[in-house]
This record gives sequence, structure tokens and C-alpha cells, in this order.
Amino acid sequence: RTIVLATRNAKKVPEMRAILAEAGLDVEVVGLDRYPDAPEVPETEPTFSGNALLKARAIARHTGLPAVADDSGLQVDELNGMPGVLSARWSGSFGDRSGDRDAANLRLVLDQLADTPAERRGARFVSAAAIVLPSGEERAVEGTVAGHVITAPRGGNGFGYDPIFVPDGETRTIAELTAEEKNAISHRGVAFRRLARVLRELL
Ligand code: ITT
Repeated sequence: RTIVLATRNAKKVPEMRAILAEAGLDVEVVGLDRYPDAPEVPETEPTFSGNALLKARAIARHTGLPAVADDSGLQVDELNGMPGVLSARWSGSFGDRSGDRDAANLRLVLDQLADTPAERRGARFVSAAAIVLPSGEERAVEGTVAGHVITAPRGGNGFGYDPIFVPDGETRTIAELTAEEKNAISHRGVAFRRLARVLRELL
């Protein structure tokens, strides 16, 4: 069977692919590059799972195939859980998926925490993973990874807020981990391993 990954974030695609492949699912995973006319979906829901379902529904409808989507972000304790579902557009750059967007977003979080001491810099990454079947059947699951925000970016791997986030039990930022190390502990790793179990039942 074929499933479509409903994301336009080129950095998420290999993560989602690798985690699903490792889960040993017998499926062919295709990206949205096969569907240049796929609709752009505004993320209007207040929750990660709500937005992941919006993206997966639109792509399942467009392609007639089972669609899998991720909605994710960083929740910072000191910012009352923000940027949260607003993580992709925290510095105001709508629709922009470049490294410039990521750099501006993480810079803003660092500036907002400039006066926050180490013991109050707790945060977590959250990923909601959704599957929508052409029949209309749908499920969403979540994964999180807890850690803290450091004061200056480190590392060149990964994407987004990875250079400023150190997971609990680590001294390195996620951007200093290999792709395999990241997938083993990340919010998306946890969520997509859960989703793989659901997919095994549904498909
Ligand atoms: P799609 O909606 O097309 O999947 P997107 O990049 O806009 O792509 P989201 O709306 O889910 O995805 O926004 C996720 C935001 O959270 C974005 O700012 C990411 O940089 C950040 N983020 C998500 N996962 C991350 C990770 O593993 N490491 C660092 N930052 C992450």
C-alpha cells in the first residue's frame, strides 16, 4: 500500500520516512512532491492534533490515498507554553519554510528568555501525528520530549529550534545529535512509532 506524507517541510520528510521504515511497516511512503497541485492548508486549530488532522484530511481528499501529517512545535514553560502551535510563524514569517525563518524564530525565543535563569528554562517539543484514510477513518497520537532552552545556538543538524534545545539526560543540543540519535528520542520519533502501531491495525 501507498501512504502520502502531508508535509511541505523538506526536513520532516526523511525523519517521518526513517521512523516509519524502522517500524517495519510494509508500505510505500511518498511525499507531496508527487502532488504539485495539493492544497496549502491553513493551520487554524488551537491544538497540534487538530492541525495535523486538518493537513492529513486535505491530502487524503486530494490524493485518494491514506495521508499522514505531523503538526509540531516547542512549548516553553516561561512563555506559558508558547510558541506552541504558533512555532512555525513565531517571528511573523507566514508560509516561509527557509532556514531564515527557523533562525528568526529561535532568535526571538532566545531574546524572550534573555533574563530567565537556567532553572526556569524548561521546555518540551510536541508532535501530533495524524492518519486519515480515504474512507474518512482518522486517528491522531502525540509524542513529546522534555528538556531546556540554552542561551546560544549550537550544532548544525536537524532544523527549527533544534540548536537551542537540550533534551533531558543529554548535554548536547538536538542539532548536535545524529539523525538516528534524534529520531530515537524526539517528539516526532515517539509520535510516529505510536502512529506505526495504529497503521498496522488500520491498513
Ligand atoms: P508542514 O506544516 O508542511 O508539515 P511546517 O514546518 O510548517 O511544515 P509545523 O506547522 O508543524 O510544520 O511547524 C512546526 C514548527 O515547529 C516549525 O517552526 C519547526 O521548525 C518547529 N519544529 C517542529 N519539529 C521540530 C524539530 O524536530 N526540531 C526543531 N524544531 C521543530
